[in-house]
Amino acid sequence: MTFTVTEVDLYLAKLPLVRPFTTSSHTKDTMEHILIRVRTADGTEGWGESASPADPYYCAETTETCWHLLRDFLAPALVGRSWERAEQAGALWAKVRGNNFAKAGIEMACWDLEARARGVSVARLLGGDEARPAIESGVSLGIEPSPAALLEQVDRAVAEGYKRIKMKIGPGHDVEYVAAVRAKYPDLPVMADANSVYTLADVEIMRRLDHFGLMMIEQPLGNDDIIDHATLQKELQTPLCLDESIHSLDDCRKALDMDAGRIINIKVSRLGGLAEARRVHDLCRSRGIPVWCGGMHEFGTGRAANVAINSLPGFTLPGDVSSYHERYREDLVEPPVVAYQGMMPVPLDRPGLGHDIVPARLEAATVRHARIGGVLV
Ligand code: OSB
Ligand code: MG
Repeated sequence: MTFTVTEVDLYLAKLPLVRPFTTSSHTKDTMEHILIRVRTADGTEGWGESASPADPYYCAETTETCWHLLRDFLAPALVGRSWERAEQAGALWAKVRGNNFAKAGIEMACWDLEARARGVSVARLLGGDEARPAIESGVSLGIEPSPAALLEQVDRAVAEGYKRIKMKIGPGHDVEYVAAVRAKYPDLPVMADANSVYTLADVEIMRRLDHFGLMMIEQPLGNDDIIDHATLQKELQTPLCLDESIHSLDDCRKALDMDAGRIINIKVSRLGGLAEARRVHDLCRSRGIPVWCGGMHEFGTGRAANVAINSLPGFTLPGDVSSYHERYREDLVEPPVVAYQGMMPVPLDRPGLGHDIVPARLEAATVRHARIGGVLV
């Protein structure tokens, strides 16, 4: 089977979060992601999502840089070119440096297109584990104004059945908050994510966190660092997990060689697509390094891609793949991406990503549209 995309549509869509979310860098209450539809001449389509934050505080990309890259470089590189496998689509924009969130969205659309054309799910196309019809779902909780307010969120998440809790931490919202969660839930799988806010000068805080039996501490140090993380890992029993620092298979190999972390957060967006995410999974699996699937508050399309990659056998830890209603009132897809008692079904037998855009909902959320190829609007 050969695919030639003739038309790429970009939809900048905005959805309000059901409750504001605070990380060590900032608070937000609305998300703006780009939905991408690719179409071939026979009308087969595929959907993807670039889930970059609107602001450059998690990484250097923003929604607007993604729009620019998609409209001016990535979609033009795809339109009119033939390919056979979505895993090869990335080669079409190999010259483009960085901009992984933008790349991930359009590559995801190619996977969805290929899977729909073949009548299989993206999970199966990726090599998802047939014996795993559902994956363990964890949830990421933002920084709250007090330990008591955080505990309310933990209580709610535990009642919903999530299999592990990730809590965001930052200076002034770390040891005391983790201690409060541990005092109430001594055995709950809990981890902490610092989003790069500490430095090696904060090693004492890290040593204190080391006493709480956390599953891991995620990205305590610099957003591009692996060297200081390797230094810190030597001081701690708790495994470090890398998120922001790992942009590619090469980054992952170097970090593992240095023992800069003992767990990897695989984010489809941060790695520039499903193919690179799978390569990182394969490397970690071959080295016995556990991985889990990270998220960026994706809408349904990106969330479905997370579920698909999370179905690979090396994802042995619950990820940040929670129900869409953790973040949004109404999503853009049907069926909605929802976990039941902490288990998220993998739509192994639905074509493509398995969750279809509802056009009227997308239209209501869209604030800008562009088309590359086809008929210009
Ligand atoms: O570090 O994983 C992160 C959200 C925004 C920026 C960075 C991160 C996050 C999350 C979200 O943790 C996880 C989720 O989508 O539930
Ligand atoms: Mg993180």
